[in-house]
Amino acid sequence: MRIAILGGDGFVGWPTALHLSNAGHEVHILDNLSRRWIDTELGVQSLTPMDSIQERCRIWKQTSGETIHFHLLDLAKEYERLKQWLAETKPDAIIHFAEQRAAPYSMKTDRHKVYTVNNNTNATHNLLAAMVESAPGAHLVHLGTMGVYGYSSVGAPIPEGYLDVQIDTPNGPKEQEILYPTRPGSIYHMTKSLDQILFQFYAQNDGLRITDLHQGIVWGTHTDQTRKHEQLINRFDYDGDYGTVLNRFLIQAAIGYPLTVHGTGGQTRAFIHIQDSVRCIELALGDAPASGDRVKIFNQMTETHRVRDLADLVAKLTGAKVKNLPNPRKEAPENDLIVDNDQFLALGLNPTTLAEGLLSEVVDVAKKYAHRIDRSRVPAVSAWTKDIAKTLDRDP
Ligand code: USQ
Repeated sequence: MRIAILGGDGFVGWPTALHLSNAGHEVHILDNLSRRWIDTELGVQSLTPMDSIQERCRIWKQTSGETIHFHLLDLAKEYERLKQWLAETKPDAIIHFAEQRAAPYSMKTDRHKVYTVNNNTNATHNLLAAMVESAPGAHLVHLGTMGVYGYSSVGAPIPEGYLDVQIDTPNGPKEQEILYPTRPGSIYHMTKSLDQILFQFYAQNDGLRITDLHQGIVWGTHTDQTRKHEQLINRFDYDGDYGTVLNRFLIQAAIGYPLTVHGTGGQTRAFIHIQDSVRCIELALGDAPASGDRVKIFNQMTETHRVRDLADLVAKLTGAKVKNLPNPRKEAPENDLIVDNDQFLALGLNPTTLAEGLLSEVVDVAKKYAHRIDRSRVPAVSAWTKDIAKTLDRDP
């Protein structure tokens, strides 16, 4: 297949580009490199040293013999160029990662809220409108998030996208299938909820073929391809805005920093290893809906864990100390979470679980690059409300 990967320079985008190129597909990355600019804005850098995207592609060609094409394009701002590129290149599939993906960054200030909504919503809508004009037959695979649901399973598993409800009408009860209700907990998660409505409309109105992957929190850093050469290494975020919880605990353990548990750590979340993430995207590509079908929604996660249990596990493995901190987020202090993920299992996904061996592999990566860590950037300082901001202890 000829595959366009929008946001192919990012944390999940880059290993996906490598994985699909390795599988023999013609891969085109479209990216505005905004993630690298945000590093500059925040004054942080990936734990792992990252080469330019052009250099990464050169090393991949040298290592594998395969070409990954790179196109500098801003999806949210360059509609006409996008439309033209799609018309000229005619991809069979389009994978859409091109959104600002950090909840804390999206809550940092009003400016960050506005940027995240403008960027994410325009990127998705520009893509859909351009697809109708220039690539109506392509299969769109979007990286969404489990967070659209608000992390509470009320005792029943969260289904894969849809819920049958019974509505009382004057003519008696009637069955209706609805999108599972969203309850986003950040501006970032809110944009992914908005995306769902855009997808529903374009599938129904224009017959676009769309798959939405509701992904959990990714952990790990290596995939089979990123291991092939030091310069193919994936990015690894540890700072308070972009670092995700388990990866943060692992680098904290590696540098002797107390594990930063927000509140009681009773938050239960869905997780997936980066290797499974790229595999799921490949599986979804091979299972496209037909034109006229509803949007196909997968829950892209393999296990659920409570934050404090993860901290205890990492502490046991490494001897790190755990510190409970005031929570910068407005979120339920404790929740249960049960999630259906039958569709990927049925397609042959064999989940990588949180084995100690894998955790220690990440600790090894963290130790190797520990000299690149700026300890002052570890605390999470983006508060969800002005009142919460006043409660934060910035120096654990
Ligand atoms: N947390 C801590 N300590 C930390 C960092 C986080 O206790 O040092 C807690 C947070 O308060 C939260 C949980 O860990 O309760 C998860 O936080 P996170 O930063 O790992 O994940 P989140 O903000 O939800 O976002 C990440 C990705 C996002 C993706 C999402 C999947 O950044 O792109 O969509 O995971 S999900 O969470 O399932 O919505």
